[in-house]
Amino acid sequence: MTTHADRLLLERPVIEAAVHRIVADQPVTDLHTHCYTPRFGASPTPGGLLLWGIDELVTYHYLVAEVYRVVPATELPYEKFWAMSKIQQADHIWKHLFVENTPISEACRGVLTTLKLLGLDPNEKTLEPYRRWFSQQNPSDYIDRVMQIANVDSITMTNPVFDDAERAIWERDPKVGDDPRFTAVLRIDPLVRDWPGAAAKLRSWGFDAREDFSGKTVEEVRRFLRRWLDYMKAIYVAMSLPPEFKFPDPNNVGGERFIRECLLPVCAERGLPWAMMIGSKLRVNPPLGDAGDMVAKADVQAVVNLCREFPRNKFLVTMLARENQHELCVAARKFGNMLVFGCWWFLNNPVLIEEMTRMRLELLGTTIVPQHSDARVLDQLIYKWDHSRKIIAKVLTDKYADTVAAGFRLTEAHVRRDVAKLLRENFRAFLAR
Ligand code: FIX
Ligand code: ZN
Repeated sequence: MTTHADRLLLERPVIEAAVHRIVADQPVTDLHTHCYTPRFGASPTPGGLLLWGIDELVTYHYLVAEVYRVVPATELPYEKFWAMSKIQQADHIWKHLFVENTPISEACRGVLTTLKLLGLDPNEKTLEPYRRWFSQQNPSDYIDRVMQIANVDSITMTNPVFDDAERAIWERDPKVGDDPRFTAVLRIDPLVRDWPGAAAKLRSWGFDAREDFSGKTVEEVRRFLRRWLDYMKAIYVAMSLPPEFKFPDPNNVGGERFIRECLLPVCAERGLPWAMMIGSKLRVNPPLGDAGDMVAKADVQAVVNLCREFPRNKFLVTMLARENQHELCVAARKFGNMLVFGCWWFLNNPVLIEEMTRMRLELLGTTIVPQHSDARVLDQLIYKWDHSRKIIAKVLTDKYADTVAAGFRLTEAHVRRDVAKLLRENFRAFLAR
């Protein structure tokens, strides 16, 4: 007797319907977000790191950048905008991006999708009706609701230990990350981006790290990493790296020695991946804050050198420049200790998600993690996954149709297996390897 799983998918409309259903039904493990457990404090509580609700959604830094294209700084000086309350900022953005202009950009459409999937009408002329609705939500229950709508089974945090406010919360509450819906990631950009400054910070925290690596620096930096990895129960180590990132790097001897003598030995001993997020050029327009960062082409050879020289280490890799994507896919064909993931930041737009997913499936098969949300506001999980699932399903449909046309007898079971790998299992298996 043929089971549903064994059902052959031969005609394109049948393939398409099955793929879209299976992709929608597959829980996602979201491997990179900036969301937080409720114990970190929730907006609008001052200092709360868990951002959620309409005013956080509408003041997302992507939308701050976009509203400054409509109302330039010559009309609204940056400092005046930042002096506004969150509510005033959101009203300004809603007026100019959602009422007086059509919310057609991906970041604008994301707010509409989120409101719609929450059961709200995205066409309100002011934010007041939404504020009334959100005021009736409880953050922790709301997390469950958002995860259920987005079909996300685990939210991976980003925990920058060099951020004084976040580190203070960890030191005050050792259980702050203990929420089964979340996992932690040790984020340590300054140790490569600014080794001298980071070493000085470590000394101020009681780890004898010398800029010139004299004394017990290597042991002390390894002790720092182990302490925070254990304390956070981190599932990997992450860094955002500049377009100039090189390995080896004679212009950043300290950063190179940190990677070679401290980070990778500790990651290898613990079987933890190092996530390299490469190509972010920070604060090209400083008064825009997080909205002022940019992209530039980076050097894939640095990734190749690391994967080749450290075969016992595991590398999660995403790059920010569209121009780096093909070379990164080819590099991944050479190194099984690399897992390519996500359509990061300025790549998280339908035209590029489709291009990258098609390229990756054609070069790497199902051995990738096609997307992460990078959600900074909890509610964004809803739109980031709704939008990406549809594109991933569209590309998969094409690739399955091509495979069937080549004679493969495709069944639902094949599709379920593949989609589970892409959205959940590849990441989890990479962690466990
Ligand atoms: O470095 C990162 O983790 C980036 O994703 C963020 O800094 C960036 O602001 C972002 O949220 C992009 O989506
Ligand atoms: Zn991020």
